Amino acid sequence: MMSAMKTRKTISMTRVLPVAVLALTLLLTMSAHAAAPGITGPVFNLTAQSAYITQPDGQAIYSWGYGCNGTPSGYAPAAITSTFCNTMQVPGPTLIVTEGQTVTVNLLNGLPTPAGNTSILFPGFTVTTTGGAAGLMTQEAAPAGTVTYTFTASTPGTHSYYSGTQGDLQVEMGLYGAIIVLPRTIPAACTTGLHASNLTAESHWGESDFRLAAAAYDHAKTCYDREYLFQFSEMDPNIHSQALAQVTAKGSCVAGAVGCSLEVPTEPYHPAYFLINGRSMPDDMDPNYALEYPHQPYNGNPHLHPGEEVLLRVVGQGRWQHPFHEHANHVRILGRDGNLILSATDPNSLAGPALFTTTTTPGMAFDGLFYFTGRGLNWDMYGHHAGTDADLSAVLPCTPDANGYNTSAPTAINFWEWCADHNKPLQVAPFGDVAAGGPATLPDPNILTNGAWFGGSPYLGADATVRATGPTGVTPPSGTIANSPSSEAAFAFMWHSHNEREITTNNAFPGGMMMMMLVDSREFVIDESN
Ligand SMILES: [Cu+2]
Repeated sequence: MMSAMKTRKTISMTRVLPVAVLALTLLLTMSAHAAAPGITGPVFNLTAQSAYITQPDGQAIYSWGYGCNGTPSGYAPAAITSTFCNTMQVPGPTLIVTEGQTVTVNLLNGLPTPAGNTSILFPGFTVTTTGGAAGLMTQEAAPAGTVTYTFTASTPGTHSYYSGTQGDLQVEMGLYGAIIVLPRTIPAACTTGLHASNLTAESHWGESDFRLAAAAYDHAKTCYDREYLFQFSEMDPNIHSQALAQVTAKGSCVAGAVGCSLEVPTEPYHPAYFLINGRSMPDDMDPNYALEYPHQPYNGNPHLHPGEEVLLRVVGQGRWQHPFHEHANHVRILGRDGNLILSATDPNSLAGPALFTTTTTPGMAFDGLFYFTGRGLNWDMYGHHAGTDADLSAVLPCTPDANGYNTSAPTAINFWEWCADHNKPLQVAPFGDVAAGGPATLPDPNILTNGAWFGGSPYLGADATVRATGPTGVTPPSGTIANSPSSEAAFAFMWHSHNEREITTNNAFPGGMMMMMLVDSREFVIDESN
């Protein structure tokens, strides 16, 4: 039943969104890149406050969120320097700590008085509290009051935190965030071998290392080369507007007095906004800490190079599950809520599933590994095939390692090339519908090269469009792309919810839970600081 539904959903998505199942070559002159940015502790002074968050349909949504009460002790990763932590943000500040640390979170309730008490739950940790008032699930901070939570960061991995007070309303309003616990020890495997080679490649092309650590857990199978954090949630704007109306009407009431509380129904539930890190597509593709989103500092714009192990830290916030699909490969689940999933019989082996769709679950976090190598494309995606590009072919050898990849020269443009496809032509005459001559034939670029993004090239790299023209043709027709062919040309894969309504913003397509994952050629510098 489940698989039948999944198949039907995939087919209908293919019909509606042909771009969703294609690798497009994307040309961009300006682009933002993501990371897993946050603040460091181990003491965090937070506040819960109200503010308006913006959506791409022009709406400003009254929301509640956690933010920084004063300047945080630090920001991470260090390679990102243009940072801020406002008094309210959605999601709340990402708390970055190290395994074994004693974490202290001081929470000041800065919500409007009629909103009543608030709190934070840290599921998976043994929390002790100081101060505050007794609530159903934990100690709470009364309006203008404080409460302190203390716990040991006992397990590495990605964890959620969220309000433990009137959760149907407060989580909906935006009171949630993530905790990243870095492992106490980094296995040697993560700083040697191919992971060291990936670092060599990054520095050769002038890239910074934006990782928070080299491993997700204290385990050699959890090494990674790049990382991203994505938090999924949805919002019903009717709930937010009712909360605002009641807060406004009761604004001067006395905390605890009869009637000084909100009666906002949270059912029936009709969310219209579907958010990744508090933003809807295309806003999620704008930079981290973009000044136009003072209360939504985190973006969703993953980039990677072929061969890199990319750690995905994903948290389900809000109330609904979201069937999120990372196109281009499956995601190997490492662990959930800080619990590394290992084989029961072989502690050296991972036992998490490789998932086509990583369905997010409210309150639950997972860590997973994703990579793209181009293996199986059946053409040379570096485009250095003999015949039309003999010069490049001569200077770019592909020497297969034991797994078939070109990994011996980290500074080569085709580091991690799948050598079985090396020099394999796409087609003899790459312009138009050519019936014979190569393993793959692309559609006529005169027809499909529409819009500013699709470069019409099946190749990676700065001159991919030029290389796609072949000896006689001109691809794409001049004037059909906005960007210079010499700028970034990446493979773009849509990462999106497979619930089609969730890739809309207030019922307008495209929007919602959608972002583009870009596979960048080596010489394109991935700068996650923007
Ligand atoms: Cu999909």
